[in-house]
Amino acid sequence: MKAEPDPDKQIQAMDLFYEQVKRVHGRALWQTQGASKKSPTIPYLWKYKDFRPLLFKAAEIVPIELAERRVLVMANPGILTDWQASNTLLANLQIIKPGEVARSHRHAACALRVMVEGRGAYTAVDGEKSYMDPGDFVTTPNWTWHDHGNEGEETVIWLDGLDIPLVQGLETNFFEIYPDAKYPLSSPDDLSQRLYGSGSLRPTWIKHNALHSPLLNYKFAQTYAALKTIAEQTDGSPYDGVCVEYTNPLTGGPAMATIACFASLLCSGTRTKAHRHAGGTVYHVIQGTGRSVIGGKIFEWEEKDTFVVPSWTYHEHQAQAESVLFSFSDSPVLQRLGLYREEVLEEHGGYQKIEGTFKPLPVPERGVGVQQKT
Ligand code: 1HN
Repeated sequence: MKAEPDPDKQIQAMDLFYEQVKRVHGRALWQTQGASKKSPTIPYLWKYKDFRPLLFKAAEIVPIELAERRVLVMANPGILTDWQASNTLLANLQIIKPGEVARSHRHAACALRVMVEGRGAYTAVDGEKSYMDPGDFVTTPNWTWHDHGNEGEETVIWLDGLDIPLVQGLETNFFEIYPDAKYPLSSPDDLSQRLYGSGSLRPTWIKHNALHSPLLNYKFAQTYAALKTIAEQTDGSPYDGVCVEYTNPLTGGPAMATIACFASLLCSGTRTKAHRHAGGTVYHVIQGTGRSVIGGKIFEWEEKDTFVVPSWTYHEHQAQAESVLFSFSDSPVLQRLGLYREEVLEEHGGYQKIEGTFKPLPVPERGVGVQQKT
């Protein structure tokens, strides 16, 4: 007759077995918690009023030549060892004083700017210069030479978005510095705006086969006018309000190969329903005040604040005053790879159950992740 197995002995044998597997740098799959891994990034909100004085302080004490880009990164406290807003995206604020130039370089990551305050600064991308006004959305597609300068009288601040963590994860984060501070200009200022700015009329004689939009600067005045015209006719999406994507006018696809960008108008009093989708999304409040419920918590925001919704996290928005939210995400990557999905919340009439209110997290004793990297 066979003896009953001794459970203690069985556990011991398995532990010994796992050790043996580890010694050949292997792991037993059934020991892992399953294939789906939750993002370590957490929903978070960065207040502009906290960052603004620090940016001005940086402008006072850090020469642009030393910093190259005078940038403060919004570091998600869920990831203490790195400097990123979401799993794939970086969100920063950059300050540039009158007369300064942030020298030319290029990288494999895509970048975008949304102007926050001040006028008179430009970005030059592959030889085309564009002056930027508050609310403008400016593309810097991957591997394009770009320098910034401030030729005006005011200090200028903008939001940068980059897909550095994505490109780093793929181990393709190439970077090059141009030998001169400025890349030579090769076209009239804002040529792309004049050629493609209408959105629906395509110059037939120009071949542009790149994966990114040929348009460098999407002027806020034009975007806002379009949003208001649409809002006169419809409430838009129940989840995103009157939300438009900044597209490549030649293809209708995303503005850049790896980053999709959106502007959403939420009329005063609008309350959207909750949904969630694959792909972390960074939101920046171009104008307005309101609140979003993200992962069951209330996040109160005002003009110029930035917040992040991690991948597959329910979110809904409510505008106290008419608001325009800019947002960007890695959805083009997910869509091309067949990884994109979304889901609406069916319970509680489509609104999340409130489980708390966002409070800034205390900084850990031994400093935040940003310090660990230096
Ligand atoms: C970068 O190149 C810029 O060109 C801004 O303005 C922020 C953050 C990380 C890496 C490169 C820019 C950046 C960056």
